[in-house]
Parts: sequence; C-alpha cells; structure tokens
Amino acid sequence: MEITKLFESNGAHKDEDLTNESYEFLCSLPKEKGWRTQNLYLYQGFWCQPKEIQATISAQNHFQAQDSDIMVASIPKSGTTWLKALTFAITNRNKYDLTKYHPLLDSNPHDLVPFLEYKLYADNKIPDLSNIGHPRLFATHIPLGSLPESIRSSKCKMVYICRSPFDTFISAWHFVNKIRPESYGPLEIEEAFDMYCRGVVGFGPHLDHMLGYWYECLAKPDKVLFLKYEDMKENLCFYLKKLADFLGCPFTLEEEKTGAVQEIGNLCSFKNMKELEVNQKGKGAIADFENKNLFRKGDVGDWVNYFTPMMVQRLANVMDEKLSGSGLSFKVF
Ligand code: PAP
Repeated sequence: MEITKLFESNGAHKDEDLTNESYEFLCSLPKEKGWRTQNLYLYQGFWCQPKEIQATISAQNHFQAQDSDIMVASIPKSGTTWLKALTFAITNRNKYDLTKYHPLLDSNPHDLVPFLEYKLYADNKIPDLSNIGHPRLFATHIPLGSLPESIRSSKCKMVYICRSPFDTFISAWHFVNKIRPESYGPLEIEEAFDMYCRGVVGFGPHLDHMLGYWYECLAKPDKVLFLKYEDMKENLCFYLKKLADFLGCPFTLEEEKTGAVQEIGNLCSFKNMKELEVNQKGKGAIADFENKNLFRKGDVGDWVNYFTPMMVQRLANVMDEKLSGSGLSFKVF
C-alpha cells in the first residue's frame, strides 16, 4: 500500500509523514481498531497510533536524558495538563513574579513542558535540546519499559500522575469524541468501554502503564514520585510541597507563610486555566487539537453520570485482577 493511503486509512492528515522503514515495521505489528485513528498497533506491549510509534522509536534512539531533567509521565487523561502546569510553576517560581507576568497565563502547559512523542520527536524531527535552560522539563505517555534508556539510567527525576480508571475512561471518551474525524461518526460509549476494559487504548493497557511506574516508584522512591489526581484534588498544598521537595526545590518557611504554595495552586487551578484566552481560543498544544478540549469538568467522580451497574462491575473486576497484591488501589464508591 502507498504510504499516503496508509495515512488516510489511519485517519491521519495527508501532510503527516511516516518513513518507509516505519511503514514496513508497522505492517508487522498486531493491530486493533483505534479510538481516533483507524488502527492502534501493539508496539513493545502497548497500544499506540502509527505516528506515536515512529516518534517513540525516534526518542528511544536519540533522546539523551541529563541528571537534572524532570520528566512528567502519565497515561492520557489522568491530569497531565495540570501536573505540567504545577511542575513548571514550582520549578520556575524564582523567575516570575506572579503579580506581574507568568508564562502560564499565555501559554498552554503542553507548550511549556513538551511531550517527547507528540512534539519533540514527532514528524521525524530530531530536536536540538542543548540550549534549554536547566532543569529541562519534558513529558511523556510512553510506558516505563519503553522509555529512552537514558531516562532510567540517569538521575533524571520522573513525576507520574494517575487517576481512577473510571474517571480516566470518561475523560478519554469525551475527548476522543471531540477530536475524532467527523467521517468516523461518534464513538459509542459501549464500544469504547469494551476496548478500554481489554486494554486497547492509546499507551494502554492503562493498568499495566500505572503498574510499571508504581513498581519503579516502590523500587526507587528518589527517582519516581507517584501521584494520584484524586489525592491532589483533596489536599493540593500537601502534594505541592511533596512535589517541590521531591524535585529538590522545597518551599521555604517564608514562602509557606506568604502563601506561595496556595498561589501556585490557584494559578494552575482548573477554573483559572480553563478561562485563559490561550486555553479557550488557542490550538496546537497537543497535535492540532483545540486547547479548550483539554479542559472539560476537572471533577472527581463524574463517571457516576455515565456508568451502568454492569460497567461498574466489569471495570472493578479488571482492576481487582490486575491490581491485587500490588498495593495500588483507587477509591471507587
Ligand atoms: P492529556 O492526556 O490529553 O494531556 P490530561 O490533562 O491528562 O489530558 O487530562 C485531562 C483531564 O484533566 C480532563 O478531565 P475531565 O475530562 O474529567 O474534565 C481535564 O478537565 C482535567 N484538567 C485539565 N486541567 C486541569 C487542572 N488545571 N486541574 C484539574 N484538572 C484538570
């Protein structure tokens, strides 16, 4: 098949590019119907779209982590945008006076903390990262086992965020329905849910993704900080301090007294970020999607408005099976 036809058949735009080598490799992988592209392919044990596989391979071959780097990691729709904003605000807090100007007021967090696979190594690019100030902030949805080798072997720190699979599924389903090519029609919740429970979702199986980082955090707590969206919603100041400590830039007592922790929380709050012009009218923070799609409700427990009792039972069973004995759990009811 001609490469252009492959793009079209995968729902990608014609101006996107896959190398011949990537195309041949793709044809050798197991595939399933995709959520927003025609197919998802099973690469190194995780499900992924063609362009992201190519970018992942490129990152694996070319990205060189430095000891001072910070990597925000997650499975899609678990709070990545929020964690990027918080990480940027914490690590750059001595550079910007919040009463005057802050980059988060006119840039989407995805522009300030770029993804390896959607931005830096996308479209056959090999970026020059040598002139970025330290610490360099990057992000990825790539599962732990497929990260560029230097991320794991260097002292680079990783901050992972996960979220209850119930809410992550609902968030992903809504998002995909906003960005799917119109010609595909809506993605019905039953179909999406079946795929999700079978693990067929971008960068999934989602529970394997979480467990990869979870066990790495247990083995190397100085290397990986494992956060949960729900915990952060409940007690943000506590987790902001934990994050700052982990990243080696703890809040001083003076900062705590003068409300710096709270200020960062407010700057990055869902309400504040959703209302910014860059997030209402901007485009392209992730691929060519509208930024506003990254801010839907930002609630915990929205899944109750969508799940039937049978769906609850099925996902709870999948979670029991995968997570039992791991020490990782989520409050469901
Ligand atoms: P991504 O994987 O495409 O980057 P990600 O940011 O991980 O998406 O997840 C999006 C979810 O985080 C959305 O959840 P919802 O669909 O349940 O509403 C989005 O609303 C929520 N979100 C975005 N920004 C924030 C924020 N500042 N605080 C809390 N939640 C947020």
